Amino acid sequence: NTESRSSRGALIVLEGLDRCGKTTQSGRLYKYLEEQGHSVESWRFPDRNTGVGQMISSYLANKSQLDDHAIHLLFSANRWEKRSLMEEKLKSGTTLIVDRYSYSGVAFSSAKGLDIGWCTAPEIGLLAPDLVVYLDISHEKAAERGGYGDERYEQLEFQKKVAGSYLALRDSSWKVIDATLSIEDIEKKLREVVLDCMMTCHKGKPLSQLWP
Ligand code: Z5A
Repeated sequence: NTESRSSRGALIVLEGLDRCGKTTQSGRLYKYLEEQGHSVESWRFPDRNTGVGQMISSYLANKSQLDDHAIHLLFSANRWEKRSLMEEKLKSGTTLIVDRYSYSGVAFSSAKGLDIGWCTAPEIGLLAPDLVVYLDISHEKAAERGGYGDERYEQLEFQKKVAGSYLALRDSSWKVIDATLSIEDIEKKLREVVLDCMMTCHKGKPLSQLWP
């Protein structure tokens, strides 16, 4: 099969609580890989630039109200509207570093009390990450980092529930990195697992779909 023989990019996903350091690490990883000559892009969800993304942004900023199920489906739709571009990029050899993905969708909505099975259903058929890195920090420690802003989910009690949801979602394939280490130490650990994953994809690991 030609697809598995050709060299493709890796789908790398960073997950974790608010303030765990995803943005910091995505930026550093992107810069490093680019300097090494890899074809790489930095993505994030929600992608607030699309029409759906603007509805999500307004909801997160408390400027609009939506039923919990409706906002869940919008977050999912925001990934679906990027799915074909994502596949195209990966197949053409570009590695994508993605800040939050389907796991955020399921973790945040199930933390509100929605059924996990219901939450995963709209994610079925999206591309499965080749690597999920969880930046592990307690909700209390995360809150100490510069404090929360005014966005809807930036509250200690809710973040505690989200941490519980992530714990239920994690499987043995996830790489967990202690997010309380120094920025440089996390960066070093992240590079190792990412380069390893990129090599596996380069050697012909086929793309697969959620939800395994
Ligand atoms: N959401 C959802 O409900 N459903 C979905 O499907 C998706 C998302 C995709 C989007 O937030 C919200 O939408 C999010 C989940 C929900 N809500 N929450 N909570 P966002 O993407 O706009 O925001 P965020 O992901 O929470 O990002 P953030 O607040 O910017 O956090 P971060 O990217 O993980 O952290 P950071 O900006 O890199 O670092 C935070 C601070 O810590 C900063 O001052 C850094 O300098 C500092 N930092 C970073 N690393 C370290 C270390 N190692 N030591 C000390 N200090 C550090």
